[in-house]
Amino acid sequence: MMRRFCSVLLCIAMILSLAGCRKEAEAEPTDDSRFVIGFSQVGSESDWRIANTKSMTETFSNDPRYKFVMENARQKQENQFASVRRFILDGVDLILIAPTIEEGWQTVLQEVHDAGIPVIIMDRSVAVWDDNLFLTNIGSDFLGQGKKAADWLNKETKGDDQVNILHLQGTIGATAQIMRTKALEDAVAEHDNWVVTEQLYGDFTEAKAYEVMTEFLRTNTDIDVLYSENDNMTFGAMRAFDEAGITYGKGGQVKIITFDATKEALQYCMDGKIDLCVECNPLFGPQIKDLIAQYRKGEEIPKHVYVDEKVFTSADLDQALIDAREY
Ligand code: GYE
Repeated sequence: MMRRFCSVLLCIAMILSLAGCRKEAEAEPTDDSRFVIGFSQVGSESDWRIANTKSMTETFSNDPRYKFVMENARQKQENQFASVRRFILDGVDLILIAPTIEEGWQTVLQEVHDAGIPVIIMDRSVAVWDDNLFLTNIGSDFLGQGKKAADWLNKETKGDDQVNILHLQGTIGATAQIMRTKALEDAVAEHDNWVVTEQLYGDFTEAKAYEVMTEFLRTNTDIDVLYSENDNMTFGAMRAFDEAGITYGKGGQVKIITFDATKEALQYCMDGKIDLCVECNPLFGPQIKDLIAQYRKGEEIPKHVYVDEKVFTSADLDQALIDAREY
């Protein structure tokens, strides 16, 4: 009798607790109504990238209409393929990709296409023969950035004898590297007195750039210009120059050209340590959100969207501008 009474009590308790659970579940917003975005980010190699990740997460994670799932590929394309395939299995509503390098995307993008999931390519580009595999490609005009740098150098070195340029390259095969390199090489071909004395591989990171620069400077110090494809590599190079006793910036031996124009680089530029900062804007989360909204309304969206950018020398800078800089 007592056993029976206990099991009745247990049953009542279970029913009550189940009811409680259901009530809680009902109180939570259901995931079904949210638009799910899977985002494969390149990595966290630079200050630019950190700012870009922040812009993306702030834009989408604070908006209850979206569920934003980001995976960091740690600069490896195969990690990106794995993420994208996971997103397909999870049945996300849209996939965002910041591709590490341009080549190699055809197969996996075809898989996404076959699954009926729209794709937006951001920051860098993909080299695929079928443009229908993505809705749009939003990012910088990297060739334009390189041309602005070359134009500046052209003015700075007018009438000089030989100009020895040391070229620090980012991740080989990434659009930012391909186009910034192309702009330099095109300009060198137009100048009899410009010589690229060496191309060093810095993978867009400060640590790698410091390592290769330190090694290089042991035997080569005849450098007039450093053309560095991002700010973090520039910081590594500056450290190597300091240790080798080579001066740079205003009144120094080496003119420094750098890409991104992050807050730290702008500060160096204002202080006369960097000669030219070419802007590369990472804050395009809100613009991507607008594009997605347009797409969801069935509106036509442009195949390529470029973000606005400029260049800075110390003459263009003051402390208030730098302090207000978001990245
Ligand atoms: O310049 C660099 C980053 O693709 C624009 O990648 C991006 C580049 C940026 O790591 O700092």
